[in-house]
Amino acid sequence: MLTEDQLHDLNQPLLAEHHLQFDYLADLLARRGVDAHQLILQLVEFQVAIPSWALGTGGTRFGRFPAGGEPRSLEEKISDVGQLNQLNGSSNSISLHIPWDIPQDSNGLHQLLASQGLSIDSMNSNTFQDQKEQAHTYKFGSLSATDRAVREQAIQHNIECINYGTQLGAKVHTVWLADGSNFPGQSHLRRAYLRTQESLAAIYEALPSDWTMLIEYKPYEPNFYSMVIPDWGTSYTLCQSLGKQAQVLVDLGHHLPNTNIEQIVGRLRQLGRLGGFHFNGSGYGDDDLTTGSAKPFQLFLIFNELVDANQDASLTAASVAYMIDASHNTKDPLEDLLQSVDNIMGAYAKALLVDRTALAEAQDANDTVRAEEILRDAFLTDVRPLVAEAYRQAGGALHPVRAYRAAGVRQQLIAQRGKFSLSTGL
Ligand code: AFD
Ligand code: MN
Ligand code: MN
Repeated sequence: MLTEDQLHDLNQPLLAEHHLQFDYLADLLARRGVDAHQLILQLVEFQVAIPSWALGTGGTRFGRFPAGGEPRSLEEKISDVGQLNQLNGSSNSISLHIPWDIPQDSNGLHQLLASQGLSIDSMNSNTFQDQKEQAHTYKFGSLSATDRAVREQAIQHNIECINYGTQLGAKVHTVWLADGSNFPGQSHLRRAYLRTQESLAAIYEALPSDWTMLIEYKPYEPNFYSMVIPDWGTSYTLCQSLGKQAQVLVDLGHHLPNTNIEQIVGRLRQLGRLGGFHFNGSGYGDDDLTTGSAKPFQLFLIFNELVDANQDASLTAASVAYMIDASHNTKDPLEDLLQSVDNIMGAYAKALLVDRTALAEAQDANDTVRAEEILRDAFLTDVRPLVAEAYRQAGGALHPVRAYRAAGVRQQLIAQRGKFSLSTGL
């Protein structure tokens, strides 16, 4: 962690220009009837969880190029998230993956989390890999497996995740299933669904009444012919059969190219089943790149749907768990996470700028050009001074990535943990 003085010194040289830019934008927005200060309050409130498995360098199946200083324990992962949150005030929780993050000392972890102003976001099960001491293999599936003993083992693992989460104060359990088949005929498609539904029901039974269970979908990989939960429709029907505490999780990379993700988001909000979000950037599939890097307009359109739904009094309020689910092959993971949060905050700020009354009028009048212009107007506004001001008001850095570099955080982590320390994850 940086000291207060260090943060102050890092912000100082940027302040004059920041005020100039902020005041100009606030004036411009005031002319349009938008209160910049009100908007900043919403940005300060917005939080994106960081997954424990995104703090180390990610790899492809071809190789991995570690940045050095990766966290070696759950405690060090929490400390990395604390560092990010100190810089941007926008990442006050961490998601855990079991068995990578089995807590050894719950009391100590509680204290550590509290000292950093953090909490646990979600628990995540892992039935996509076999562990050393495991009795049955997941080679042919877990919750959908034909073998009852395999399903039972996978159910127990999920319940174990919930129990660890209860110790640490988590309230969300996320299930992402790698189950599926690679060849036609390999698996009976309907029966695989039914077995999954039955297994999920057993996990749901063990879910405390104030928890949410998120069901994530993915169209392909690691199975290529069929995935048991390939799309939002399948997740949705499973949630419907489980009960109110089950919600769909949308991971941006889990769609085939050109899928209209914002429409899926709108549908799920309307149906009262949007429970979680995994942000990342995708060119072809589950690329797990920096969110908003290559497709900022798409990220904006997604936030446009979220904000629109939040402002719609006819819809029930939703508590959506926002998380980054990315893998960093070539960037410093912490820098990548700061960039991701920055892109997310920018997209959210822009969505808050959309003139919804004018947009509804244009839509009702079928004025295609005017409607698109309204969205473009918000999207093309440079909202960086608003986001920077939100960071500043949250006690962070005006420019988190620059501050991270200037303070030499990575060099310090390498000095403490070594050049070859490796974090758990994929
Ligand atoms: C997967 C999914 C899921 C899972 C993670 C594992 O996106 O969220 O928990 O990667 O590291 O692709
Ligand atoms: Mn995900
Ligand atoms: Mn993924």
